[in-house]
Amino acid sequence: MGLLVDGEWHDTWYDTKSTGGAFKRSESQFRNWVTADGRPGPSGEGGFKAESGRYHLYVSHACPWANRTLIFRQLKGLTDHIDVSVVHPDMLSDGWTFGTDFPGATGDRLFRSDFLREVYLRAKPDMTGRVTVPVLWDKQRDTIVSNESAEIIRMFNSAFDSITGDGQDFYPEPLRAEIDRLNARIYSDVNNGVYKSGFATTQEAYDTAVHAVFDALDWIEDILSRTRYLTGDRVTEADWRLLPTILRFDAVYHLHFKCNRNRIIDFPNLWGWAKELYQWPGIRDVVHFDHFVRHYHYSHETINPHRIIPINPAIDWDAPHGREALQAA
Ligand SMILES: N[C@@H](CCC(=O)N[C@@H](CS)C(=O)NCC(=O)O)C(=O)O
Repeated sequence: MGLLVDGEWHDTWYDTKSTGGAFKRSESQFRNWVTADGRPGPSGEGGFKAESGRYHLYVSHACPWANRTLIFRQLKGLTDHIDVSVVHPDMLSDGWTFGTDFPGATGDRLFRSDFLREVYLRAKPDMTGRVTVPVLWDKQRDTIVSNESAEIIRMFNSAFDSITGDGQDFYPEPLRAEIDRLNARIYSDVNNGVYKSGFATTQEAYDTAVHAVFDALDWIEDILSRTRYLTGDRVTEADWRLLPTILRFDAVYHLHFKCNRNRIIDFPNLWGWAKELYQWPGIRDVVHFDHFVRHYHYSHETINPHRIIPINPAIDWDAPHGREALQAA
């Protein structure tokens, strides 16, 4: 675990001293957009036109942020158009590496690098910042388009539609305000909330974070007791952004991040919703429980210094979800 400072690697853990024990996630640095015609997106510069085979996605199967991008790649029929490299689940003193001695870790298919930081340095030799997944790489301009998952999924949602012929829209205009409202709380209290709970280094920071996680899960359970998906009868980006955290919850966050007031399987509606989305065509192919159980317990030495991997309960993600009953007639 570490970061780049002026292009040099420094092996340091997150600094929580300056924030009273609270974990603060840093902003992503590469914020360009792939668009259908290469025009600039909402941030960054233009020149990244959607083309088959031009872009490459670097992911970890452990990482919930990277998982979102893989989910959208599946949903939007992009698997033949954007290829993928998968890092090794262990993130130790060198950060993410391309070791291949774990099932599903592919190595760097583009450059045969040993470490993900080499990919960042190729794009920006004097880079200062964290070396995170996901990364969307442009083979043509030999640079990083984006390392912000929330924006990569928006690109995947529409930029390649004329190439794939897939017009599904998970961020439809009439629902955008509602999706943004859901995303804001789900990001802060759930997606990032579990990290704030797990990485807290004071009781107070932990208490604040963990209660926010479960208050938000209670709120989501209530929504899902009334509608099939978060915004109603139609699955949207808000659902897909919530799912990666829920997939990891009982297997990892409950124990490792001390999010243990309840398990997901204790919330009947949320659990039914989670099974339905896991069983959605293409999704289970990008859910690798072995990568996340290994990554978190093995990599976070400050939380689990002996790197012992727990056995975990067996959970049947393929059991019937029973959510059809919630669909409006
Ligand atoms: N805002 C980024 C966050 C990505 C992120 O934090 N990824 C984690 C893995 S789950 C990572 O690579 N961490 C390495 C580090 O912080 O050094 C996104 O959503 O794309």
